[in-house]
Amino acid sequence: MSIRLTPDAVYERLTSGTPNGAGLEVPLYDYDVVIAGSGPIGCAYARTILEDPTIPDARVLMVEIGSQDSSVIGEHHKNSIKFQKDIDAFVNVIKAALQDVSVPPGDTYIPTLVGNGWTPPVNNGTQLIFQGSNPNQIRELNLKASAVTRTVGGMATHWTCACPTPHPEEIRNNPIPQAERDSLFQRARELLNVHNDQYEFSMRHTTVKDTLLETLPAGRNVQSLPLAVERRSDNPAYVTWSGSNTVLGDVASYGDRFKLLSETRFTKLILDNDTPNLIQGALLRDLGNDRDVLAQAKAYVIATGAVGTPQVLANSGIYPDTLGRNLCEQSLAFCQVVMTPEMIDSITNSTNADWQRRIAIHKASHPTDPLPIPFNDPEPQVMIPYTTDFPWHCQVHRDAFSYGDVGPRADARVVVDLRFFGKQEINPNNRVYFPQNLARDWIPGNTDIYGMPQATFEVQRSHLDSVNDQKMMRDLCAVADELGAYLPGSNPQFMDPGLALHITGTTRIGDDPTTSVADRSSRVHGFTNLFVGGNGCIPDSTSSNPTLTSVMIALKACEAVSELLRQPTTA
Ligand code: KBG
Repeated sequence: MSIRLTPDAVYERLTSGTPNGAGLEVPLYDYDVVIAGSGPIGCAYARTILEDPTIPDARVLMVEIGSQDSSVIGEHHKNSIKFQKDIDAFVNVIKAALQDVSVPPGDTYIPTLVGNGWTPPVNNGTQLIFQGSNPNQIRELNLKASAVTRTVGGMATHWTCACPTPHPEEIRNNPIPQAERDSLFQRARELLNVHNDQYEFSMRHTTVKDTLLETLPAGRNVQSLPLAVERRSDNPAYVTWSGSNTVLGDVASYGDRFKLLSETRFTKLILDNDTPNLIQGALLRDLGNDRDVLAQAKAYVIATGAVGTPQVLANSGIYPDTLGRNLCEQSLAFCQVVMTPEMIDSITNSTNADWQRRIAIHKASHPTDPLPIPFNDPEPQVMIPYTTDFPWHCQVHRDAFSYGDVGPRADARVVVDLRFFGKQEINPNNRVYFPQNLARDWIPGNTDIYGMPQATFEVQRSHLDSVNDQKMMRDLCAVADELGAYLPGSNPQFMDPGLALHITGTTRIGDDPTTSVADRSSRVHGFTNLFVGGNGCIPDSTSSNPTLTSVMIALKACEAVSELLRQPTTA
């Protein structure tokens, strides 16, 4: 493997004719591996490479477009006691974190704007583009609620932490052999600190789970939701949700072997015609100082999300026909119920001595409270997993996402959320695409607000998807019926497409370059030193939450990165 271009040559080549062409005085970072993205996948790559004893001197540069919003790199914001006491407030954290991917231009004509105020012109061929709206987005083909989180730690700073293992039908296209997958999954669970027993002492959790175990057929396999979470030993009223910091471990303290550049855009990979299969460098943009930065490494990992990763590749001119295609997103059915009086009575009359002790303490402090449930009783975290007969993933829990706050409508202790996730048939025509050759043809409005090529969705659900969604909704209603009455305002409904935030397929792995973007080691077909990571690598239609699988795939990729680093570099 040989990197042949000098930084000056690279920069000169890159900057001629682009809006950023301002001289050769650019800082250069020289590392073994450059990783774009600081979410759980980027962190899984970083940790595994830095802890590999066969490459003890390996150095990793991590690049993140967002800022570092907590003192610990990529920590889950829900670890704050404020949000553990008031989960409704977390809705606003998530709303603030998510930035829409593709918004069709809105109609800004305001009929009540009287007086002398500017109004968009009528039908003169112009189109108002503001706040990153996308003139190419066809409304009916959009994933309207699809969003990205630009911060150190990525979505792991606010995710629900659900980590179910996919059903065999959800992983049949994955080219990694099953025995290997099983051990990679186990390592992924360790990195994410996954447990399914941290809520067992909760009255609400146990009551919801037992009710479903009693009322649903045994084949539904009702169980506790596997979560990347650990109850705090110093105060069991609180938990520690896993964030990207959990995955990263302590490699952030490895001195000059690890460096994180925040508020830095990974603009593009640098190619050279004479070595077409070898990435020569990376052009970065220091957003705070508005200047370009170069990075060179032996290996490059792009893990900036299922939209951001193909975006970087497209902006680098790496645009195989498979890029962005085979996109699957899950349908999401949602409702909230208020538990039955019988369920509350079963808590009051429980023979569980620990419950009775806690109820007595609660009653002593709050004698007029009509509920027996202590305020710090943890929420339910129950799963009805995917099965062949019921091919959807069900979470029966309590969680405020960017929606789902209970507010003053009900006492949150008696509210249960149901979120059912449906698969989407794999179809190469379902895609996210990007305008090309942007370095030369700078088309205003065809970039996102960070100056990267604008993502446009073309996604439709098939007839089979609709039939499946209808069955899933019927099931959601049947399960909800066992638990209580619909909370007014949270009746059964499908959420906007994209809200699951589980896009897969856009950089899918596979052995066949005509149907995949990268090989089973996540190495982009046709390249020696370019790897991808994230949910986009998943080649299957899934309904389970994808993070665990994406970490599993990244761990396989790390073996190939290590092997590459062990090879001698020729000058
Ligand atoms: O309930 C969560 C779910 O666990 C998840 O992974 C997804 O991203 O968001 C849901 C809330 O809408």
